[in-house]
Amino acid sequence: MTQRQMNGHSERAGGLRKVILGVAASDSHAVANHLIAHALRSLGYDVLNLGTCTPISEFAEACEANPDVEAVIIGSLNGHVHEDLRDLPAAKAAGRIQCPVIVGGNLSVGSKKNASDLDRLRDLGVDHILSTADELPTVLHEIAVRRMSSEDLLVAAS
Ligand code: B12
Repeated sequence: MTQRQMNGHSERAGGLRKVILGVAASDSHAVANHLIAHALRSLGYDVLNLGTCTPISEFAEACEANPDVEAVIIGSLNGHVHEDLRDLPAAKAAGRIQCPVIVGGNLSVGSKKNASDLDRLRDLGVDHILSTADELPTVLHEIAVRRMSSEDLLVAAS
């Protein structure tokens, strides 16, 4: 790991590390969203919180307006995440969402969780599926390290 990567927990060249946060389109559960925004800000992240009931089109618009964003973080609790993310494949294919997409919360209807529910999320283009918000800092750190490694490779190749 380079010195730059080791320094890069919540800051990077040019300012704070930015993430886009929101709750899926049909979902009005606000508490976890606010707690996650607060926790990430206290770790030094610039959190653009789009709040509850955010359709994929709004996540895509926010990504286009913030090309330096490192991840889109989507919460869902009401059990309708698959339907709410149905426009994600098109948004990714069109290049409107280029950064990794992280999804967490209560990701299906009912208390029994099925592995196929998670496979369907991956099929929709979700890059990281988390069961608790505590995992976010580690995953964001891994994303940053991967991004910096590929930037270093590009610089070395040019
Ligand atoms: C409060 C609440 C509401 C309030 C929300 C008020 C508000 N503005 O926030 C109201 C009354 C509006 C509501 C409505 C509904 N609710 Co409700 N609600 C709850 C309740 C009691 C608490 C949710 C909460 O805030 N928890 C506090 C947060 C901090 O904890 P958490 O939700 O467990 O989140 C943790 C993890 O899931 C994770 N996490 C959460 N989000 C994210 C996001 C990311 C990115 C990551 C990484 C992790 C993560 O981290 C958190 C901390 O560990 C839960 C039951 C429960 N006890 O959990 C039901 C619950 C979530 N609701 C449920 C349902 C079904 C509904 C309704 C559909 C009910 C209805 N028939 O109308 C509607 C849906 C409304 C909508 N359009 O989304 C179900 C969902 C069931 C499912 N998925 O199978 C639950 C689980 C109740 C149940 N046991 O049936 N609800």
